[in-house]
Amino acid sequence: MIDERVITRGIIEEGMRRLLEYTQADVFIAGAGPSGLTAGYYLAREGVKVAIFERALRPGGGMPGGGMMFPCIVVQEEAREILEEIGIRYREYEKGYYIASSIEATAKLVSKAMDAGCELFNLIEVEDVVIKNGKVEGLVINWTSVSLASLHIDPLTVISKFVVDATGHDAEVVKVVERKTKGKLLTPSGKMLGEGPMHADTGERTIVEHTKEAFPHLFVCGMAANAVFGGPRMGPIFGGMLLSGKKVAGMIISRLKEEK
Ligand code: 48H
Repeated sequence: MIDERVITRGIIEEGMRRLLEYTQADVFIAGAGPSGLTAGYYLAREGVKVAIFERALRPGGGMPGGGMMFPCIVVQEEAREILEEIGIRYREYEKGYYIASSIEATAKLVSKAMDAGCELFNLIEVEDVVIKNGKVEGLVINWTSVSLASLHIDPLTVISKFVVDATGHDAEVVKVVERKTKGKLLTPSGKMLGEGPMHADTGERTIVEHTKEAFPHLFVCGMAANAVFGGPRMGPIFGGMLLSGKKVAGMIISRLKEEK
């Protein structure tokens, strides 16, 4: 006979154990879109203790939606090796333009990241950061349902050596740091420069260039990088998101080694 009490105890104990395990980590990533998942994979693959906090019920961010709901993504030559590495099937549409299923790409990114050891918490949102000694040292998190229901409930705090803002167009983590430090970001003006209108070629290039530290120990990747350092959007071409996630992982791995 299946005992409901065992199911309940198992869910509560395991859920609590997982969250307790990640009150401290090397790296926390806000947002499980394509760039955050890619970063999580490349970090975990090198043995870094990393978790992603995702506000939504399901991971993937803007990836499963493809382009205007057609469930396909385009990836350019530069990022083809990441498709290979993750095991995402693709076909060449025109020279240098590869097409993949947005659903398969999302599922495989999640699977690869988690298989590598990246923990993923859904339904938890990042609402603030910890800043100590002039650097970001953790995240302030709460259940997504709290803000959805407009409940006045205090959050909890988790501590990490580095944080990645992979929250997409809104760059929510950097936005809160900009507000609370009164514009002390590592941008030319100290403030967010904002996303520009569509220009796929420039957007894909700058997204990788702008993948860097936006405040001490707070990195940006994916769309958040162009929102913070200023650059255009690019539509449903995802090579830049994958390359950006891989780049941020490499940068943080180097810093973890340097600052040991
Ligand atoms: C926890 C949060 C919070 C928060 C948001 O938007 P995403 O898919 O982000 P990227 O940068 O990995 O990929 C961008 C891509 O999907 C895209 O939008 C493109 C290419 N657009 C081009 C164009 O022209 O429009 O994912 C971000 C994730 C989402 O799942 C959010 O739910 C989540 O972050 N998120 N999670 N705490 N405060 N804010």
